[in-house]
Amino acid sequence: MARPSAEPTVSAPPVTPGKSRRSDRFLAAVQPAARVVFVSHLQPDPDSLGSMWGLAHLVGEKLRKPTVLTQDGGIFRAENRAMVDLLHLDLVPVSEFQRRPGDLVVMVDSQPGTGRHTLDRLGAISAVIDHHVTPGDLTGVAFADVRPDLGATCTVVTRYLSEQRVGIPDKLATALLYGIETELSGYPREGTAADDDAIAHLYPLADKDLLAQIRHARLPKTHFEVLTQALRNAQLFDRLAFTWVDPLGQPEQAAEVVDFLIRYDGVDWAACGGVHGNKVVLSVRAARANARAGELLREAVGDLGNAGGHERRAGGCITLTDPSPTAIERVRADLTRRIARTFGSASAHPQLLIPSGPSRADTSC
Ligand SMILES: [Mn+2]
Repeated sequence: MARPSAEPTVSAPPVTPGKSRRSDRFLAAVQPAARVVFVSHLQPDPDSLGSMWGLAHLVGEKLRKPTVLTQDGGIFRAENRAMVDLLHLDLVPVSEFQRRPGDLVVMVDSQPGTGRHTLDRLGAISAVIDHHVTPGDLTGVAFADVRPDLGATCTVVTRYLSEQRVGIPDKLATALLYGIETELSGYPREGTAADDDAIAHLYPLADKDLLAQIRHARLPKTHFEVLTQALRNAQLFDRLAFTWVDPLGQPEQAAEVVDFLIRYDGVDWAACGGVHGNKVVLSVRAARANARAGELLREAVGDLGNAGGHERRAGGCITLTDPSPTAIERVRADLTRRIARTFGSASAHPQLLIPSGPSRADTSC
C-alpha cells in the first residue's frame, strides 16, 4: 500500500540568525530577479535534479518568485528517469528555453566553463552552488558557494532550507535524499558529517516507498548487453580494469559499467570508454580514498577532450572528429595507453579479465 504523503514540516535545527549565512546571501543575489532559472550539467544526475528543485522551492517560499528547472541533454539512467517520473519533476529542455528580461540564472552541481553544458547561449550566470573540485570560470558570478569537501550539492541545499526554516515536502525530501545517497555510494564513502546530518534531517520526511522504487528501477535490455560487452573487453593493467564498449546504448552506461567493475577485488581502479554518437564517453572509479580521480582523468585526457569529477569518481568526454572505424580504433588505442599509464601500469602486459577459453557450461558437478 502506498504510504500517505507527509505534510510539509517546518521543523528545522536551530540556527543563528544573521546576514552572514550563505543562504541569506544566495537569496539576496537572486532577489532582483523577475524569474529564477536553474541549470545544471549535461545529463543531470539525482544530485543536480534534487539541488535545482530544492533551491527553486526555497526561492518560491522565501521570495515568492516564479522558477524554472531546466534539463541539459537527456536523462537516461533508469533510476534517474524513475526519479523524474515518480516525483513529477517539471523540466524544460535548455534547447527550448527562452531567456526573458529579468531572468536570473543559477547553476547547480557544476560550474561555468567546465565544458559540461550546451547552454552557453543562455548568457550570464548569477549564482553557482557546487561541490566539484573541477575549477570553473566564476568571473562575474555574484554569488558562489563551492564546497569540494561536501559529498553532495543536495547537502548544501538541505542546509539552506533548514537555515531558512522552509518546510520540505515529502517528494522534495525524497529527491534531496536520493541525490545525497547516490553521491555517497561506493566505498570509501565520499561523505562528511554534514552529509550525514542532511540525510538524518531528510529521512523522516522522505517517501520511503518512492525511494525504494527509484533505487530499484527496472532496467532495459541494453543495460545487460552493454555489461556483457564490457566484461568481454575488460583488460587488466596491474590494479586497473579498463574496458571499451561500442556502441553505448546511452551515455550514462559508461558509469554503470565502472560502478560494476570496481567491485572486483583484484583492482583499485575501473575505467570505461564507450562510443555514443560522435562522442567517446569516459568514466572512472577508484576503490580507495583520496584517489584524485577527477584530476588524474583530466591529466590523462589532456587536450583530447573534457574531464573532471571527484576523488573516487570521474567522467569525461571526447568528440570524435572522424567517425570512421579506423579513427575510432586510433582513439581507443591512444586512450588505452593514456589511461593505463595514469591509473595502471604502462609496462604491464594487459590480461583479459575473463580469458576466453573452452566453455565450461557442460562440466558436470
Ligand atoms: Mn553532485
